[in-house]
Amino acid sequence: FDAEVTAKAAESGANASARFQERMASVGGRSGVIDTARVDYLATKVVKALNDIVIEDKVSYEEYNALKAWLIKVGTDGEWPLFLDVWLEHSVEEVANAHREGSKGTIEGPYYLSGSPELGWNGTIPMRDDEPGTPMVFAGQVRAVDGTPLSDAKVELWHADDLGFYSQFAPGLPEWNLRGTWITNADGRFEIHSLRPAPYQIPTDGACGQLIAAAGWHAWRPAHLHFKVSAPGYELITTQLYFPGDPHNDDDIASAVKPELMLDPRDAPNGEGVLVDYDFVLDPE
Ligand code: MBD
Ligand code: FE
Repeated sequence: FDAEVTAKAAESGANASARFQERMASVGGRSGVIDTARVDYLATKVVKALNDIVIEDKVSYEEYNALKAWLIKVGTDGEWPLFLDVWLEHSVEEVANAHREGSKGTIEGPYYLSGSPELGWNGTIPMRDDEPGTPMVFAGQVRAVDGTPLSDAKVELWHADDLGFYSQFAPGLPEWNLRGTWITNADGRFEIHSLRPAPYQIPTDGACGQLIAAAGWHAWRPAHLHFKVSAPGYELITTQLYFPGDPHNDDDIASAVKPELMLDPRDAPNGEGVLVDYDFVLDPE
């Protein structure tokens, strides 16, 4: 990552904040939907946990002011979506999906957009003519937990380009680059033509990067594919899939890897890229 490339990354934060606010506005906002007793209970617990840390660990004014400055910077850099999705969403997802019997979910992260181009059951994802990366054919079936194949299910995929940039968040990419929606055929099958994703670093030039550097952590996520899979009458699943052997499968900065989410890629018989199979199993609503 050279300076120009990392400098571009900061824009992703501002875009992620703006897209999130638009999504919340489109569902009528969220103020008032959580009742007073629950807000009182949770907010009291959060404030107490922070106070307990200050007392137990004898946090100094220097440290308190560093925290204050950093929290302000998270906002001005637009990195609240990034911060929360990297360090907190995995627990929210664990709670939300504990009841499922079908496919494992994992976090959505900050870079999903609804309404990506529909590509039939077996189309090619939008990409630039010279898009760098190894061709990947990703084939599978969407089924219900009882085994019924689900036709007309929606398989939405989004992933970063070879440099780790997501279209409509990082600047300079075609609108729907590496984002698409497939609709399963009569047998519930889909066949996605895309590229094998590269290992990914969260933006390092904003507040989150500052925390990572100050704490001596790393910014890496393993290479991943993001999915949302849905069908009428079934619970939508949001998940990600990973590739064996990635150096960050065991220390994902976002704690979003699970053993069930490992793919098993093989070389394509024509020598061009990789083939992977993965089926999605949906829980009834
Ligand atoms: C990503 O691409 C991502 O998937 C997550 C979870 C956080 C930041 C960037
Ligand atoms: Fe991602």
